[in-house]
Amino acid sequence: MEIKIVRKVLDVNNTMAQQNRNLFAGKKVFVLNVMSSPGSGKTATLVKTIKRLLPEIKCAVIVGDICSTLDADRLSVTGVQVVQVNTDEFGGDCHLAAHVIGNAAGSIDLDSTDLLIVENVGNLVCPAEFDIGEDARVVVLSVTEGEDKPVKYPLMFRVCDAALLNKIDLLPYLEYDRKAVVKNILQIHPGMSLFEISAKTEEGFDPWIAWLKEKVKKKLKN
Ligand SMILES: Nc1nc2c(ncn2[C@@H]2O[C@H](COP(=O)(O)OP(=O)(O)OP(=O)(O)O)[C@@H](O)[C@H]2O)c(=O)[nH]1
Ligand SMILES: [Mg+2]
Repeated sequence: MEIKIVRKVLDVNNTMAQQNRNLFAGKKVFVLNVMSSPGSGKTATLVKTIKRLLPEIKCAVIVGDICSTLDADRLSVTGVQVVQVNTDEFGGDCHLAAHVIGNAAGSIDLDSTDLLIVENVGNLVCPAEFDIGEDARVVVLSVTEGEDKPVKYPLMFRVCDAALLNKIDLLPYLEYDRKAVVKNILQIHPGMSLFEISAKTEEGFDPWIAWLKEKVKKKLKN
């Protein structure tokens, strides 16, 4: 019984995700879904990323949190359109579902957007299960979280196209086995794109920005 209910929720979500995908394709908007545990550095990475993409790539953001507009305030510093979704208004969901993205996208001027970034609710489990109609998925894993997380939370690493290994500026203070984390990720998702970055110092940002730009531009051309 329980399995049927879960399947039904995901079926409805997949239908809504396809509607989003059609909307975004019609508007030639590339959608990036950014996920991670709370505090891995999604907002910090996105603020720096958006600053580097502008003005060449016009960005907008939908950011999900259970409560508060703190992340929207931080992202607004870039000057791009930002919509904050608070899931406590509908039960405190630990992820953004496709219908939520569809509604939030209604508040964004998609005609003047090339890249719509979704900062998902901080959670390494549930957001991986919900298709939102995105073109690419990225997981941020900070070096303070431990090398074992890809093994313990494999779905997130399986469904994402790239992993950003963030906070590398902290490496001098940690016992961190870089080889082990890379091995663990590639064991779950062979060939996954990996970028070691610091959202604080912007070390490692060039290849990450190049990867993202290439993907966005490909969709704009088609
Ligand atoms: N030293 C260092 N600190 C970082 C880096 N990236 C983020 N932080 C810090 O880590 C904390 C959490 O960063 P956020 O960007 O809020 O993380 P988040 O993933 O958006 O968090 P939630 O939205 O709450 O899930 C903040 O204090 C950031 O300043 C980094 O590369 N290096
Ligand atoms: Mg955040």
